[in-house]
Amino acid sequence: MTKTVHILNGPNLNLLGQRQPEIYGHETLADVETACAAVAAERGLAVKLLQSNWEGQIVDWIHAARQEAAGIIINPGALTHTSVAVLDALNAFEGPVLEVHVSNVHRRESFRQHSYVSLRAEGVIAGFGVEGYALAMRRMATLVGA
Ligand code: CA2
Repeated sequence: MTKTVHILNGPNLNLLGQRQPEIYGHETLADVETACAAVAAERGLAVKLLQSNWEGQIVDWIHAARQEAAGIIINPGALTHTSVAVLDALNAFEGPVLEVHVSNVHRRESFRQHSYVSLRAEGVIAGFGVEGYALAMRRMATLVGA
């Protein structure tokens, strides 16, 4: 059966490509989905990309992934730095988790340099722009044995 990777995006990431291109670039989440679907097709995977501005929705999607997904790629947005709830939900997920940040959080404000999600993630990509998602898809394919 085809394995599915869920790509979850947190608050404000619906604005990708519309604001602050000097930090987040010109590409949109729709472009991210296209790039990740291409990698998924190469590796025989399916992909589902979701975005919400609501913490509880992200938690619910992580719970749903326990039944539906072989792995999770997550850009939690600002929840990265604040949300024990997202970390707890990820800890209840059995498959691999990869964390992606479009910007290089390490050369930004100090509050962006701590990530709760990194306590759970197998790997982290930051500062590769939206290309980071497709790179994470390649790594995820390896991790789920595709
Ligand atoms: O670099 C990333 O991907 C972040 O996860 C993005 C979050 C930020 O809070 C994290 O520290 C790092 C913010 C997402 C905001 O996305 C926007 C995109 C375009 C325009 C405005 C906001």
